[in-house]
This record gives sequence, structure tokens and C-alpha cells, in this order.
Amino acid sequence: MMNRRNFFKGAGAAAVSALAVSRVAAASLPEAHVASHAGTQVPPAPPTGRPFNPVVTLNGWSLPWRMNQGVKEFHLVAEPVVREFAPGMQANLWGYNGQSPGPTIEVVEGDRVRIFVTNRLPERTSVHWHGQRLPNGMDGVTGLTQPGIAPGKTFVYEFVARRPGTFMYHPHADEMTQMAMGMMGFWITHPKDPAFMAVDRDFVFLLGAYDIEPGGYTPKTNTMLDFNLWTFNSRTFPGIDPLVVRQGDRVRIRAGNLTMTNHPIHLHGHEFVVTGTDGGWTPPAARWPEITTDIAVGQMRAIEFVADEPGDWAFHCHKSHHTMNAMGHDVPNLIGVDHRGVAEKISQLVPEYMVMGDKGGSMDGMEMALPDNTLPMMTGQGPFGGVEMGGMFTVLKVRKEQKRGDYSDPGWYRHPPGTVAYEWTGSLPPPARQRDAGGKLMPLQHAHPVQLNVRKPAGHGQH
Ligand SMILES: [Cu+2]
Repeated sequence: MMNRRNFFKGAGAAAVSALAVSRVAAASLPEAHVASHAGTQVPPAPPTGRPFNPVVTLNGWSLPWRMNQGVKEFHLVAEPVVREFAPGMQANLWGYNGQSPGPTIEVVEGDRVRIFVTNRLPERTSVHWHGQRLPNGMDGVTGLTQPGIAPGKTFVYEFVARRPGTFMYHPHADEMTQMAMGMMGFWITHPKDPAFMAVDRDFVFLLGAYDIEPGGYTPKTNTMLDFNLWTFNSRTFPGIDPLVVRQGDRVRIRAGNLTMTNHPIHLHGHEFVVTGTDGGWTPPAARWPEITTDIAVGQMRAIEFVADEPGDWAFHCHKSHHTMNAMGHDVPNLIGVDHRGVAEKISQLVPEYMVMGDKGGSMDGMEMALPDNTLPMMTGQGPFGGVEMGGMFTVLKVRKEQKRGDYSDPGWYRHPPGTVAYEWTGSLPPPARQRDAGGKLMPLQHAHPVQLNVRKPAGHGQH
């Protein structure tokens, strides 16, 4: 169960004064829309303002607005939230309007935009509109271009969305803490002409990293490198929704990176081109085909491809530790070590001792008792068994029968007969095998004896 007491302790005073503010400003503040579940919410066609093709935020949503004398008005509320990373694990994060990441803001090139930002955090904040052309005083850098927004206060940002493209928003106040707690969101400025660079499906998400002790609920905000939860939009596989598309669709996926490291994002079964970066659309002559594109810290990338190969295609970060969940980083490599006999002896001393990893790291089929509120390191059941993935991993589902605009999960792919890898049970020719270990330069002299280094548990006396 969640412990909500600690969670609200710090924010209590802020919540009270925020109430006072909203009473005073009730007449002029637009409604602060809130999302309470972590499923992908496909936005409707824009009800007011200029037309555009909305994006689909993976496990997220787009913030509704109101038009006020030609100005598009949004209301962001910075506040503590509870985010489910995947079924079985929730975290105390900070976010916007009930969620981390915050809702996606969608506007059209040339729109005058007014954003009310209410701070319900226990400390000051600000919002930086990452990548935008705007008046300097609207850039959201606490101390440099504005005072911090104190708890309970509401600030107004107003500018014209001059440049179409892919943007992010995040605090520029106590950033280490606030971004490590999940404060970030996506911003799309659509082109004036809805036909420009039009695609059939346009997905967006932010890359995230958290360090949450197994069994814990709150990220450790001082962590610089050793994170243990790697997320798309603060979700980990199998909690990340699939990217569902119709065969033949032109698909765009936009991702932004607000973690502390780079993420080589990799798509199976298709080649894509990078059509957009932080700075805008990539000129067609400057695009080249790729299957993996690295997204550095603070960057955004838009990739595009035609989804012409039906199937369930893996889509993930290619750092293999980023497709794993918490635990297991400090374990020595025991592949090839024969534990027979040893395990029994150790078990007499340490009753809960368990041999791990002598045949590789596979956790498939292994039932382990985990602390409450923890995700298995590698998880997810597919049609052929355990997928052994976590973290930054999901599936691009390409289906012929999928209707235009339908994002509902079609289930697992049904492979045509004879198109799945299968077990060979006939006779085998002898395999070709390299036997010359050193080549001409360093010929193999003799077989080396195997050296085994034994580690002793720390603090157990002499060797
Ligand atoms: Cu990664």
C-alpha cells in the first residue's frame, strides 16, 4: 500500500495557499485538467483554434486548452503525483496535472499561447520551454530571467509559438531534484499547414531514469549515474503501451531525453530516417537511413518510416541495462562456474543462499520473492514465453486489419505458417569452427589452465 502521509507532508502548506490563489484568480484561470490513469489517451481533433493532426503521447495525454480572445490558454499545475511504472510498482513523483511526465502541450505555428503555472510543490519552481524562440523573460530560468514561483503561487508565461517542431518543458529551479522526481513534459508546435510533413501516426514520449530502492517509493534525487529504472514516459516494460499502426502507415516517433545519459533507440524490422531534431526539421537531403539513433541528453529526435512489415517488432533502447528493471547490477559473472556441492555447503551457513547466473542471467521461469512495490529485473510474457525485458522496451505492432486512427491493442501477431524460427531435429553437418586462437601474429602456444578467483563475503575475517 502507498504511504500517502509522507507524500503530502511537505506539500500541505503549499496546497492550502494554492487554494487561496485559485479563489482570487478563479475568474481568470483556465481549468486545470487532470489525468488519473497511465494509459495512452488518444486526443480528439482540436475542438477550437486552428486545425492540426494531434500526436499520441505514449502512456500519456494532451492538455486541453481554452481560447480567450484569440489566445490559447493552458493551465499547468506542478504537484506531487503517484505514478504506476508498471503493474506492481508505484512511485511518489513530482509532475504536472496529476501525472509524470506532464501532459503534452500542442499548439500551431503562429499561435499566441498563455500558460498559467500553479506551484503546488513544497519548494519554488519555474518552467523552461526547452527549444522555443521566445522573449527572454519567458524562458523560465529561475534567478536569471524570473524569480522562482513560490509554493502556492501562479505565474503566467505568454509567447507566440514561432517555430514548428518538437519541444520539451521542464523546471529550471532545483533541477537535479525536480527532474529526478519526474518533472518534464512534451510540447509540439504543429506547422501552419496541416499537410506539411503529414504522417498517419505521430507518437511522442520522453526518456526517463529513476533510482528507486527495491521496495521503496521515492526516487533518490542525488543519483548521477547509477539509475535502476529506465522509462518511456515514466513507465517500464511491460507497462509501456505498444505503438499500434496500420500496415502501410507513415509513422513518426518523437522522443526527448531528459535523463543523465544517452539512449540509442532501436527499431526492429524497418529502417527509419531522422526527420527532426531539437533545431527543427531535417532537410531531406541531409537524412540517411538508420535502424538505431542515439538521443543525447537534452536532445529530441523525430524518426519516420513506412510501417510496411506486419508483425510485432521490438522497439527499445539498445543499452542492455536500460531494458532491465531494478536489482542485479552488483552481481559477479558466474557463467561457467560449477556450483554443484558448493551450494549445499553454503546453504548450511546461509540458509537463503541461491545460485544465480551459472548458466547465464536468465530469469525466465524463476520465481523469486521480491519486496513489495518492486518490478522483476526482466519480465513480460509474450506468445512464446518470457520476453525477459524491462525498462525502455515496447512493441511496434504493424497490422493489415488495423483501422485508420485505431490505436487499440490488436493482441499478439499471428504469424503465417512456416514463418517462425523452429527447432531442427534432423542430422547436422559438422559446424565450421575457428581453432587458431591467435592467428599468425600470436599463435596459440598451449591451453591455459583455468584460474578461478574466489570472492569472500566482506567482513568475515582472514583469508
Ligand atoms: Cu538507454
